[in-house]
Amino acid sequence: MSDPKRFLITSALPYANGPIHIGHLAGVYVPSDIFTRYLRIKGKDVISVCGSDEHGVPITLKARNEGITPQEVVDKFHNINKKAFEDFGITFDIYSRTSNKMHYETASQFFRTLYDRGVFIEKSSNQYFDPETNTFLADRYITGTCPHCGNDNAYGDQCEKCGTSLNATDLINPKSVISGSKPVLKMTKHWFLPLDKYQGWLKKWILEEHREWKTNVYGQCKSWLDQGLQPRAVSRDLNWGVPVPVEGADNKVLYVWFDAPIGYISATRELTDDWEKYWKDKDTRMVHFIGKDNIVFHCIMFPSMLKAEGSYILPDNVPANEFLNLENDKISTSRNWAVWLHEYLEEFPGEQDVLRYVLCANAPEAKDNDFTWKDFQARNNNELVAIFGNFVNRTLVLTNNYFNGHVPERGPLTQYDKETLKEITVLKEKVEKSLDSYRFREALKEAMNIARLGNKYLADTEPWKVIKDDRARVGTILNISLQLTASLTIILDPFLPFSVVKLREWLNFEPRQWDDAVVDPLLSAGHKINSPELLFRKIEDKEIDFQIEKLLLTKKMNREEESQLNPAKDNIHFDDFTKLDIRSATILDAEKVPKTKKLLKLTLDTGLDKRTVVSGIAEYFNPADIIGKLVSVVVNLEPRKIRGIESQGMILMAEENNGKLVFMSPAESVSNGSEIK
Ligand code: B3M
Ligand code: ZN
Repeated sequence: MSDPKRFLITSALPYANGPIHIGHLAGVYVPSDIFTRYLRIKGKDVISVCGSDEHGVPITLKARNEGITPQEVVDKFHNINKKAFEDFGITFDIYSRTSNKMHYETASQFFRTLYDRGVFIEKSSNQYFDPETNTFLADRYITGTCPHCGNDNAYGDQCEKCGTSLNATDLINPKSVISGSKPVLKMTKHWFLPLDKYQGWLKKWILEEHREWKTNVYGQCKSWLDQGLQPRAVSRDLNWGVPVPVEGADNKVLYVWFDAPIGYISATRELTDDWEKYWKDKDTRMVHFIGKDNIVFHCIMFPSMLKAEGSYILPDNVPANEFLNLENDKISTSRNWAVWLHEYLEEFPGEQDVLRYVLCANAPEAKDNDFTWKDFQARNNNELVAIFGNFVNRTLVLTNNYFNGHVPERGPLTQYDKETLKEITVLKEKVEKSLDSYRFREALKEAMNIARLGNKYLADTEPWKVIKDDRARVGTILNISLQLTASLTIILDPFLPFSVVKLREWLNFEPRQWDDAVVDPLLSAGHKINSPELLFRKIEDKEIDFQIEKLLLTKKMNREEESQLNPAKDNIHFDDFTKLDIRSATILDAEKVPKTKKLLKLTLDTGLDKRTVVSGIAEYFNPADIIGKLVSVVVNLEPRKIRGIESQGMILMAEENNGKLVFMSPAESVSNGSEIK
């Protein structure tokens, strides 16, 4: 493909309801920053935009829980995250936010254009409504009992205990999170983007014209498109967000996934008056850096919005990454299972590049990957210290010792010298090729190969031995080593910007452009360099043990929290209690329900009749052991079909914190059918 005139790089806007961690960096921001720095040093016209995503229900819930306003929540985390990015050298040209005026204007205008053009479908449907607070309830604002696993704290969109995705109307005993009252169904109108209408176009655009997209991205798009797209609501009943700019849409806002990607446009408008050339000129190449959970929004929904609007360009690529785990466990904010950026900097001050390096070298490009502290230590000690740091240090120290800090003259070159110099060009081209196809791990490896090359060159030529009888030859060796070092300040610039700044200072060398990496010589004979310090330090076992212990402590605290007793349920009326008909009964027969792990089919003598009850106790009891057992059973529970068997009642069990089940049996023998009250 021919070279574009300019680049527009976007990075997923992090939600401003929590701090960012290494998973965010590895998945999105380190690759996007490497790519942007690479384009900049190549002298391209490039802008990189990002900002806080400040809308959505979780932010309003967090505000409610903490007794503050949503604006206060986002103000706090916008500033924390903006600073974390700066601290790690993630160089956005702008870090904006979606609660600002420019964004409200841009997003409303965008919606209005589509609305006026008749793009949306208007549809009314029944939604839960809180009669006490007079508000419609977003799915996350409704809790109730999960119909699948009985968890009493399932949300209107998902049960987090068994993982089933739910509709709010599936919940048993739904409750409003805001007032605790029972919600009622009420009609409400929303606007839908008819994604089904864009299906044919999307299929051609992605599946035919973008076969070069990463396999994980292409595959996800294909599976969405094969399933068939449905119209998607782009408005919500909520009072936090961009108001729907239509008459009679009171208390309705744009769906967060409608307004957030428009945030990229607003940020560009805020950055430059010339924003349209980045968004509307075919000669701009737009690239979205995101995590895998955002693929559908960036490859299907946002492009459909842009296409419907008509005057915007589409992304050229969406190099989404998979997820990074931490010590074999999913990173989780609520379980505090993460390495937080500010904490890292407190414990490893000034060592941003080490983390950048490890996260790039181990980036989850094609599959989920694991961050471990041992690997962090090994990569620092064996690669940054032993290869890059060691080479650079030896080169600079020897030049200072033998030549008083002046770049020595180059004498006649051996075949080995020439090949070493030539190899720089080969490696530079490999780095380029990898970066151009978004393979950052591979690119970093090739870049480090220049340092490997230098290390080997010094080990083979042994200037510290040669100095005794051939000072001129040592001059040549160091001249070539300095050439490699200067090239490294250019090739590693996108990856390790902090180290490169130091190195340039020690070399007394100005920033140069990418292609200059192969200019020879970069440092002319006689040029004066400064004395170096250590570029990287060895990370000790005890530092790593400390980090691992910290994580173990988190695990322990999480376990303790999880084993807390469930809180008492709300009071009920005495009448409600007397509705229960509980009797003593004897188990006459018990057998496993085929193809299930948990279920037993029991035959009971209830005194009233003989009946079948299906019970989820198979993990704790052998059928043979419980025949003849006296139990308590709810006999007036509406019969339910479970695995094709009609279950007529429920056996009462006590459940320990660890899940262990114990029969609730009368303490002494009583006749079957005795009432339990
Ligand atoms: N805030 C989702 C996320 O952080 C979302 C990205 C928006 S990009 C327009 O996963
Ligand atoms: Zn469940």
